[in-house]
Amino acid sequence: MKAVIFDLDGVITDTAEYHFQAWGSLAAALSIPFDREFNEQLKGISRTESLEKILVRGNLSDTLSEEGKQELAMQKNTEYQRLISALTPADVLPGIKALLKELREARIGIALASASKNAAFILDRLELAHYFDSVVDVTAIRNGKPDPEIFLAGAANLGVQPADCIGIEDAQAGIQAIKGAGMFAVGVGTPSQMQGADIVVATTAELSLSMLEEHFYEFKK
Ligand code: B16
Ligand code: MG
Repeated sequence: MKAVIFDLDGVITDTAEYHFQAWGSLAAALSIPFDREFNEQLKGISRTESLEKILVRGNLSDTLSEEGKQELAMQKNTEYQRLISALTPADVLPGIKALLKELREARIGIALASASKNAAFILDRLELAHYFDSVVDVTAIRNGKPDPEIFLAGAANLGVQPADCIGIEDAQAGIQAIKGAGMFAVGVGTPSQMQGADIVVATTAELSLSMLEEHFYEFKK
């Protein structure tokens, strides 16, 4: 186990909730039904793909121009950025800072594989940026999750083989991306939301270096 590659939203901090709220406001303004179950499909996928899914649900996709869609995506992001501007180090999810410290002390590589263009801002707000050896530049990624590209880029940036990496995700699309990359997949959530994960934890508080190593080496036997 040479590196751990983290998702951001829903793993390091609960910005997944802010995405939910910001998309919920937009959907309400467009009179499109929106709930937590539907929101699961949006986790881990890009802003434009998320908007498209919402518009398809409201039968509005074909009636809007590209410019109109861009405007809506911008509205959502403005609301999302308003919500995340209040983030502080207290918003780091339980167990994450301790895990990052343990990984650094053990000289295990740490990368971020987030689909979010707001990722660097969020890491700064949480005062965690210095723990990361690499933050994958999502603007250089051609295929979003569930494609493995972003996790493979994380491993390449760290100079390690995918088979020596653990990926941690809270989204079904992310688990698929990790497994597609040939890595050990840790899901945060319920087993039904994390199909294909090698292990599933209910909350990040369960994560530690020793538990990750134990499951990783058990899997490799
Ligand atoms: P932004 P992750 C993803 O982040 C979110 O899960 C997803 O809901 C969001 O649409 C995507 O980032 C893009 O975010 O609008 O900030 O660029 O889970 O991959 O860290
Ligand atoms: Mg996520």
